[in-house]
Amino acid sequence: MALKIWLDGSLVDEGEAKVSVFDHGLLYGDGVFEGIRFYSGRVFRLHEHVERLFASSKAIMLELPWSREEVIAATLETIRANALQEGYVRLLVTRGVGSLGLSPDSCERPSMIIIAADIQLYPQSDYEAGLKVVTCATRRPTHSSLSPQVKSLNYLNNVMAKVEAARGGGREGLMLNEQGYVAECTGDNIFIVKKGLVSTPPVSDGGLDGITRGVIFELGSELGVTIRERTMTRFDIMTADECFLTGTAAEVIPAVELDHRPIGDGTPGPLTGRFIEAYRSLVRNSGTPIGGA
Ligand code: PXG
Repeated sequence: MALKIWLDGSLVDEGEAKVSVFDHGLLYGDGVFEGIRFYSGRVFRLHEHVERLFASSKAIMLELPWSREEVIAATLETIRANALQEGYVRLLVTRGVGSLGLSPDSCERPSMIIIAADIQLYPQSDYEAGLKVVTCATRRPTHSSLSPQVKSLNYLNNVMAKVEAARGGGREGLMLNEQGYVAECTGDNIFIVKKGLVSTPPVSDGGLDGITRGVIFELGSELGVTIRERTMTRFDIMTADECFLTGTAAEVIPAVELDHRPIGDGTPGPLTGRFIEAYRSLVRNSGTPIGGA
């Protein structure tokens, strides 16, 4: 069945959901996005995602002609229109239609697109066996460039890194910052476990301030596990007891190898398993109801 796409205030069939070739989102990657999950009829961390969308927009001086409440209502409406209970919702805001030339001044009005669909990023077997991770040549951009906190429509750094990881035999790619310290993976944040202590790089090392990452801190308190932010190198990951990645799409997934060195004994670790279980339970038991009849 054709999906219903929310496009600038109307729900249209996916075949009719089109943007102009003069949209600056297409011409220059000028825009921002969010990826959100919903489970059992409830949207997980919807308000946090919408807040991050507004933060990304603010950073690129893109003023949304919709309020937070309107964006939330449109997101829920799109999910309902597709009669989905479980899935992924992608919000995109583009600078809108303008003339050729970098300046956004020619763009009169931003466009918003909301797509709700099914998703499975990794097969179940990857959650059981764990992912092999390969370090990418492409680095995470620095804060002196466009902030790596902006979820912009130009994800080419991450796309290239993902390709490099796949070519190198990895299911996910590790991205370092300009100094060679670990930032994150191409679409996930990274955590390690060593001697019972959980750590993750501080966001200032270049990783996205992931919403799932934040949830791990909350779950850590509930599980009585200490989590520290610590600058780390590839060596720290290779010599860790356990490693796991977090992201809206991937959820919590074990990583068992870095650059062809097994992490721990090369199988998903017990603490990782506890976080996976706690995360799955939380997503099924919280969130904003999709609503409707
Ligand atoms: N790092 C980067 C670079 C991301 O883009 C995450 C980490 C995880 O953040 P959250 O807030 O989701 O815990 C992301 C998230 C997609 C897609 O296709 C988007 C992301 C990841 C994977 C796929 O929409 N973004």
